[in-house]
Amino acid sequence: DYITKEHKQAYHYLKKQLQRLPKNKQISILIVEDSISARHYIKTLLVRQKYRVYEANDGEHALQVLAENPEISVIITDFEMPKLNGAELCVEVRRKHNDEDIAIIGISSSEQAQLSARFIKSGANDYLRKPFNNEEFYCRLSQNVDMLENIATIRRQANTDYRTDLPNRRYFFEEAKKQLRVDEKAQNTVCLAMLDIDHFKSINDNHGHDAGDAVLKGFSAALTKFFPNDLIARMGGEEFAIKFTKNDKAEAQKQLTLFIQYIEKNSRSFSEYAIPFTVSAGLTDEINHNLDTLLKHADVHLYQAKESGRNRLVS
Ligand code: GH3
Ligand code: MG
Ligand code: MG
Ligand code: MG
Ligand code: MG
Repeated sequence: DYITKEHKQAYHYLKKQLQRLPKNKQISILIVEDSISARHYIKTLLVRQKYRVYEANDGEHALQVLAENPEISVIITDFEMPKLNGAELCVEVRRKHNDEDIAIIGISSSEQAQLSARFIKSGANDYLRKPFNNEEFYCRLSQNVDMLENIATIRRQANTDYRTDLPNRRYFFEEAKKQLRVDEKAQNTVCLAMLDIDHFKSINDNHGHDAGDAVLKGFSAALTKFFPNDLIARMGGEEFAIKFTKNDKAEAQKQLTLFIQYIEKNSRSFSEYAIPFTVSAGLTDEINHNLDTLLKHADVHLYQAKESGRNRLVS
């Protein structure tokens, strides 16, 4: 086999990318192609690079496979196909799915030069003319995979609090509102809590800002451990929010009480600074699906917890 320098570079580039991904995050690619031989050829190229491959023989079939396999992040599609053609498939995918989550590469043997433009206008990210050069195929594919990863990284960063690694306020608002729309339809009682570290300012004043930061990190790790199935976030400063997945007040009260006790007993061990501290919490549970109101009500309870001596829950 004659392998060019560019092919080697492309291969190396791809290999590096695959190594950078977490082990369980194999890229899943859907090949949409009515010609069995062409489909098989592309599949062979992809399997060689350790991609997970799905196959569909027309656009309609592709939409079905896509709906059943949300892990698919790249679509490589032919143009001429029975039922839905490649451009129509692009339009449907863009209509149904978040733009940034799926890369589409159009492929066609047609002599029509305007096909590439049609693919791109319909929402494809890239285009290849058949028969294609394997090196070009790998290069374009790896560039698109790279783009998806960059978007995922940016999105992760936009949603994460830099200091604590917890979901941030922006993410909390976005995600809680999504959940509340579902809660509203089902007329669920919603359990939402606000937490605030007690006398945090004095930790900063007495031990320094770095110690304060270490406390925030230790507290956040404990919060993540205690509430693995709930929506948690750092809302700002030393304030945190929890939107409980279960709509069970007694259970939320129990968990919050245990958490407050855990912090009181163990906070000293959270950092090298060995600073003991406590936390106060306010819980609201109501058939209310307005996030601002829920946060306000939880905050009223939090204020009462502070006023009545801190290190406690008011619900
Ligand atoms: P209370 O018990 O009433 O909640 O009192 P408190 O001192 O915890 O509350 P206060 O709102 O007076 O002080 C919060 C402090 O948190 C003030 C601010 O400088 C500090 N802070 C906010 N964000 C950070 C951060 O990221 N790192 C550190 N070290 N301090 C922070
Ligand atoms: Mg075809
Ligand atoms: Mg305060
Ligand atoms: Mg505080
Ligand atoms: Mg505060």
